Amino acid sequence: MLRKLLAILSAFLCFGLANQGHAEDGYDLWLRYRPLESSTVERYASRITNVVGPTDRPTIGAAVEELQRGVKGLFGHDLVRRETVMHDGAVLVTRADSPLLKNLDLPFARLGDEGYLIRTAMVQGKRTTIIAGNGDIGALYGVFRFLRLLQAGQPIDRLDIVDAPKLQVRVLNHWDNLDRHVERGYAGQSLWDWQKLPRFKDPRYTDYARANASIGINGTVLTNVNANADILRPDYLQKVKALAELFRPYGIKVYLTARFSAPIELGGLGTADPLDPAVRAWWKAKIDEIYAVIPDFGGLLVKANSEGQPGPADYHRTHAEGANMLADALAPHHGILMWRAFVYAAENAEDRHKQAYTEFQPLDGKFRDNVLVQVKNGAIDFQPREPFHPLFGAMPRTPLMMEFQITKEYLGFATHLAYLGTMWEEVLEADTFRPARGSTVAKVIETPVDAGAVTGMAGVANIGSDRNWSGSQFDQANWYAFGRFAWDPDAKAEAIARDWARMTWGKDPAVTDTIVRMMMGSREAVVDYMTPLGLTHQMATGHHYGPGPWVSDLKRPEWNPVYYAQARPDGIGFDRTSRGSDALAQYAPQVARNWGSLATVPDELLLWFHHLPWDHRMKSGRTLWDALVIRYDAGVDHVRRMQADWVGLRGKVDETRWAEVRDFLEIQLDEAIWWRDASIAWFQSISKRPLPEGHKPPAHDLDYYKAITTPYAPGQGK
Ligand code: GCW
Repeated sequence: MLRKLLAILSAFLCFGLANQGHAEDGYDLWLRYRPLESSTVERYASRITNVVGPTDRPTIGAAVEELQRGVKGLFGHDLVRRETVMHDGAVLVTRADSPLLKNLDLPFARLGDEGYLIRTAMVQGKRTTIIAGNGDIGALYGVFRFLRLLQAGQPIDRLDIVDAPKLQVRVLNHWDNLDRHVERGYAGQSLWDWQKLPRFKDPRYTDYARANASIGINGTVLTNVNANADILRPDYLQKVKALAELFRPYGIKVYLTARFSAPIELGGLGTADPLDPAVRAWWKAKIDEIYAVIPDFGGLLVKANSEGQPGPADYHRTHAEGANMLADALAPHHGILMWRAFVYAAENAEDRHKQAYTEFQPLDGKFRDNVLVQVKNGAIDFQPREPFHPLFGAMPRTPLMMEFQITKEYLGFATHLAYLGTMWEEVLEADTFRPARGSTVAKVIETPVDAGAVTGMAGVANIGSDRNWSGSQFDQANWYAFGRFAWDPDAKAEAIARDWARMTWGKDPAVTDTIVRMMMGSREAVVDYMTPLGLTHQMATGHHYGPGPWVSDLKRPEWNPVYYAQARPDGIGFDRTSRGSDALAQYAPQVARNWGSLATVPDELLLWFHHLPWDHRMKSGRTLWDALVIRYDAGVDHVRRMQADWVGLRGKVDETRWAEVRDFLEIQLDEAIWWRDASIAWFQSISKRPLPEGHKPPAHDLDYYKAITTPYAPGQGK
């Protein structure tokens, strides 16, 4: 009895202390390690009493430390580190070549370089949990997986888990400038404090690496694709080196963006022509210099001839010629070159949807082996919904990597709760029909184009200096989900949301069920109140904050929202069938047929591909105009439901984070209504139709919405 009382008291004390030490402000992300309830502690604590692992390996050291941190937080006890397995309850964190694993017949052959296994077994006669990979990094990933099980309170007495990433390059793209402004960043300033580096190494850098390793991210591009050549200066390379050293034990390589004109800006040359011998020599020397400073440097990422960035076309060279020059200089060091396919040209009158395909598809097979062409998920630009990019499946001899945008440039910045997992799942699951049915986008990016060819996924980071890292508690879920999809593009958004919710908010099913429900409908809600039925790019100019469907005065046609909606008295939508721009012809015939026919195109993509009369009959029997209005309202209603759900969680999660989310949901509701009202006011001025019954008119007239300006909205490009 006394023992029980003491146990309860100590659990209580430990809970109190843990909570004191860690204010719940979101800093801990999904690695919170808050105390488990006593029944779970009683059941499992004896299974984890000590940890065994080689002491001379930094990555194993990081794994052991993380396990100690996690066990301390979750179970309340110190996990003793031992030299060898002497007691039951050992966790053995090691590599395939450990003598302790001899004769155990473990499936290391299936793990590749970065996979892991977690297996309950007898080692030296003691009950042990083995966590091991072929390399040290596998052991670290395995520890994070083990901690995920513990956080969820799942049984750990008979474990047999094998897992390995399906993609090799799993990178964040930071659009961070050297002055710490983050392009499209809504979470404060850049994490990278270049001014204080390399001397001051903010402890946050290590927490950043832990968080990334916990979800399998193995690379980070530190700088903006709208690049500044100065990052390649020797003094900056020393700063980059400091970060690379901190990240190395966590399996994270650093990459930089290369400004194509750097030979002119830094090297004093008269040209950056990729076929010019002096230019080639300059890049070779620069890349050799980088590797002399950072021997495991990952490689370079380039945005060329897009939105004003310099590139090979300035010298009448192709993207392949530009990319190959850099790839040749990287190859001796085993570096890779990521070359973006996000291009559209100022003078080009072709439907913007078609331009990247038109330019890149003919270059299939012309890139060096260490080039990955990085393709955004859709052909326009990270919109709330886009059909998959037609390049996926259309360049069978070129490694293509996926580029997702984690930061929510077009989905309400940090304050709108929008879980992007469902969007990414939708894209990855889409069938390209190239070469045949079943070739999903996921399969296209997972399947190496030939033996040894590289595969990958990039995510434009939503991370900044805010305490909560991502600008909102729920935006952390998008960082988390990105890592999980990069590890396994066939993963399911709902399962990921559930894991995240348990780890981040607590494992009470009443809490997680509600949070998962909110998350799963959230992206569709944004689609509905911003750009329903396949509309796109209706955001205000420049900063993309709030509605601007009427904008028509920008220099280039495809910068104007009116270009995308094509709303006229005769109807609305962009005709991309053979009668229109014929962008559909860039897809496999089955896809083109499906989306090209009004009988089979899903409502969600209707106006993306078709221009239709306002009175067009939808499958539901309603007119297109009525259906549009109903969607705007459905989006707003979902936000109200999320608010009601959240109110129900008061007291079940910590008050500070709870209150922040409540306030953000209020902002979201205001802005969802703003979007709905402004859009309806604008389109009604063209459709000249009454609102369907039961749907309220906008609160103000169109001029009111047009007059709203927000010149200081965060995250703008500059
Ligand atoms: O989405 C657009 C953004 C730009 C960005 C560009 C790109 C980095 O509005 O800010 O520039 O895409 O992806 O290159």
